[in-house]
Amino acid sequence: MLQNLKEKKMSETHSLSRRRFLSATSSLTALAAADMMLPGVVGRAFAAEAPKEILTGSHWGAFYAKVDNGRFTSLRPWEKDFHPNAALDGVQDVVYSSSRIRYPMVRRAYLEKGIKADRDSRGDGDFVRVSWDKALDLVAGELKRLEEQEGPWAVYAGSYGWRSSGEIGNPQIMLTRLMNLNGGAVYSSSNYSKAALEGIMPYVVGSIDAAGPQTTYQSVIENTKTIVFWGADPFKTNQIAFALPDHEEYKWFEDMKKAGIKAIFINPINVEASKYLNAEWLAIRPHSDVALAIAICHVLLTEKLYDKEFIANCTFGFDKFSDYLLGKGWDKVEKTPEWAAALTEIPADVIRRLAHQFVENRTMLVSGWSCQRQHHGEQWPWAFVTLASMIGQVGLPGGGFCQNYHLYSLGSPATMAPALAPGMSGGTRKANKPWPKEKGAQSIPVARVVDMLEKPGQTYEHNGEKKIYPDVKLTYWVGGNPFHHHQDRNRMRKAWRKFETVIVQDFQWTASARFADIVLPATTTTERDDIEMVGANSKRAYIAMKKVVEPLFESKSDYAIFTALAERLGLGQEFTEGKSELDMVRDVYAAAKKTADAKKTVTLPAFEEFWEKGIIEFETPAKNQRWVKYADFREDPIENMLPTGTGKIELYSKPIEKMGYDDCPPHASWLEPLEWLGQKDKAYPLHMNSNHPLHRMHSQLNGTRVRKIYEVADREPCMINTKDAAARGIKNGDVVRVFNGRGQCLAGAVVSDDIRPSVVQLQEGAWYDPVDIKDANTLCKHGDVNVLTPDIGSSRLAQATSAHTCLVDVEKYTGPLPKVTVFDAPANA
Ligand SMILES: Nc1nc2c(c(=O)[nH]1)N[C@H]1C(S)=C(S)[C@@H](COP(=O)(O)OP(=O)(O)OC[C@H]3O[C@@H](n4cnc5c(=O)[nH]c(N)nc54)[C@H](O)[C@@H]3O)O[C@H]1N2
Ligand SMILES: Nc1nc2c(c(=O)[nH]1)N[C@H]1C(S)=C(S)[C@@H](COP(=O)(O)OP(=O)(O)OC[C@H]3O[C@@H](n4cnc5c(=O)[nH]c(N)nc54)[C@H](O)[C@@H]3O)O[C@H]1N2
Ligand SMILES: [Mo]
Repeated sequence: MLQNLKEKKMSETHSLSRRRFLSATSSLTALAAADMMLPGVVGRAFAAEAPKEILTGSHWGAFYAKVDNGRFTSLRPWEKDFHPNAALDGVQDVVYSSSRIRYPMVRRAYLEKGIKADRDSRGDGDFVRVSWDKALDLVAGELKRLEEQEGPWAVYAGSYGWRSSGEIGNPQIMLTRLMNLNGGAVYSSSNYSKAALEGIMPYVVGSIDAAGPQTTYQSVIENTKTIVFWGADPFKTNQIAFALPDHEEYKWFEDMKKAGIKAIFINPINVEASKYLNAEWLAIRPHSDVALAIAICHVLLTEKLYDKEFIANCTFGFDKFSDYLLGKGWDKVEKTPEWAAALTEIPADVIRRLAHQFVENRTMLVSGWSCQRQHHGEQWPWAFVTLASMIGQVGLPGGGFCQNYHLYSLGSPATMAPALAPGMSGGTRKANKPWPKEKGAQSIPVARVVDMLEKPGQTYEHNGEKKIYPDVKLTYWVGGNPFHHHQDRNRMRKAWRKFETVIVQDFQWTASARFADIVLPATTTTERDDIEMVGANSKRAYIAMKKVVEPLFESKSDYAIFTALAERLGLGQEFTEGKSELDMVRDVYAAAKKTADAKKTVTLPAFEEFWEKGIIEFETPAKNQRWVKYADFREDPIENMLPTGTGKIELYSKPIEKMGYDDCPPHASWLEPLEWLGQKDKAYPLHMNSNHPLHRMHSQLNGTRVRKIYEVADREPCMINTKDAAARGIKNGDVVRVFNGRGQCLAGAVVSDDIRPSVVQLQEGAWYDPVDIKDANTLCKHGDVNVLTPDIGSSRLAQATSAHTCLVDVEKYTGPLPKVTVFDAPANA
């Protein structure tokens, strides 16, 4: 099957034939070789040495790096990774890529005029190479000046992003630590991934729920009869992880198939996992999932199929929710299957059948996170848990719900090894001066960054509180790419001008780096020492992520950069506590060893032995194989109450009622999103599904040979249904223009019946490549979907991103084709 999977991966979604793939790979090899010949691209240690292999790891998996004469020449996956990621080769490419940031660079206008520089020309690529001393003096000087003359509220250090794997190389913790030592800064809360879920779940089940161990795969294989993947693409999203992925879910799928478990995929796209399991594909209209879940609840209620005992013992507020289902709630609409059929385009008889199927046998409901990365995204996780509660199998083997089988393989049983903890703490703010309330919040919801820039001093609401946006002047971004991840690029470009100074620390010339004033060249993971686990939950092994090659050009590790800055701010000793990176690796290991020795769970050798060997693997005890989430709670809901107000699953929330938000009512509710296909006077006819990229992790590896596997006409692929394409005269491989009132981009058409009509897909993360930065509605030549998406909070409760809430149109592009240039470094770089 694994071979199958690999084959599929190569030929899937973008209908890439095997032959085309093979010719693509051979040109890739040529491409990689050409990259290696870039002038000046040489490793430093050039002493003649026999080639060797070093085991290390990345978001894409553990691998052996081959090193020959100081050069990282090739890689092969770790032999225990039974489903290696096809994108892994890109990890080698980024080290030597043409978009590598080689030297510290400063925007010419900023170098000449400092904070008085014209900000409209940011992004024009006119950079000047400077010495490290000059760059660090500029950064430290501004941080010091702002702290002394303004205050910590003038610096935005909410830097968000997926950086690289490794417990030491966490540049966001380093930034926080440095800023806290310097007197503080404005930070950010939650994330782009699941902020709506993280906002609502504490009220419903008393925790985030989508983190930590989940009912094990074994429990599902042995007990589940029907499994529903709702807005989830587990084959795709499990390919990567924050720690090193163990890729164990793929074996799980094999076993599910063997066990004959019935699978249903509710998704506008027919994804690979669905085909693999011969699943029923329900091609739902995007953003109508809450209506579908609620209508299934209506059937369970009116046909008296729901689990009365579970509802009585384990939930709170069912009466209010029932009233809502029956048309006696706040909107006075009865939530019949016919009502939902009109919204979802899933026939009423199918909705009734789903209700029956779910209660007749053991059912596991599995949700991804796309349905909450939407306007009113809080409603989805709540409706989902409400439905699972009415089915009543929560806490039973193979039953209930899971909001994270699609990432980190959280259903893999855990070994007894302690989890590794980060090598450094961000600490707390050294309060050089008080932080008056009127100076604004010390932390903003992460996706409200542009709102903050547009409305300094203004009030916003978040999770029952009223807060003030601070007046920030500088931002320092490290380990993230906001010019890919944030929504509504044109609005963002304008708002970004509010910053007097933008500092970006990365190893590649992303759009974020191009739109910065000061650019600091960091190393990739393979140019420094670190340590990481395989499997965030399974903890299958610890891997010594030993440095593979010396830092290229003038790059420095994040730790070296922050240490140098700390020294300039007179905070060197406090920042490092005298430790090198390898000392911190040792400390991380020592802490794990101390726990393991005290609890006598696993035997860990001395650090030197581990480091020399490069890996320790752990066994999974049989008792961990069949763990069931919420089993204790179900068994005794009084003794093992949930940490909610009532100790039960809250189907109605009094704390949320008190907030009085019309955009987040006190029980799961269907609320029409800002933009969707069911809208009466919709401005554009197609729903843009900007889900996560199959062959990348966000924008990472975009500038590598991996691009050649999936790009169409040198651009990001845009999947479109056969009928929609035909109606527009679009053929497979055509360049198309995707547009709406917010922006426009080019993309390469992939015509397919694996996407339902009226929905198009442009995966997030293509590097932003504007034609003309002076144009407020400039065309992105390459296919950054966030030129199209709206920048609105999910609701006042979570203020999460609503990235998926987006209507567009597509047309065949017939104008002169602009060359994609974003992967070449700026002229002087
Ligand atoms: N439309 C739309 N937009 C979305 C989403 C969506 O579904 N639709 N999803 C959202 C989600 S869930 C997320 S998590 C975000 C992801 O957004 P990001 O996390 O910002 O995306 P990445 O491409 O992972 O960016 C990481 C950056 O860190 C750099 N980097 C890697 N390692 C290091 C290191 O060791 N040191 C330094 N200094 N830099 C390093 C990389 O080169 C890269 O530029 O995107 C969000 N945006
Ligand atoms: N390969 C790869 N894996 C990744 C990432 C990556 O960039 N690349 N990113 C990681 C990160 S940071 C995160 S947060 C997770 C994200 O995990 P998710 O949010 O679960 O992933 P998405 O791909 O955005 O969406 C999952 C599925 O939902 C479907 N979908 C979209 N809109 C709707 C809708 O309205 N209704 C329904 N029913 N389905 C819908 C999409 O077609 C897609 O197949 O993935 C992680 N894993
Ligand atoms: Mo994410």
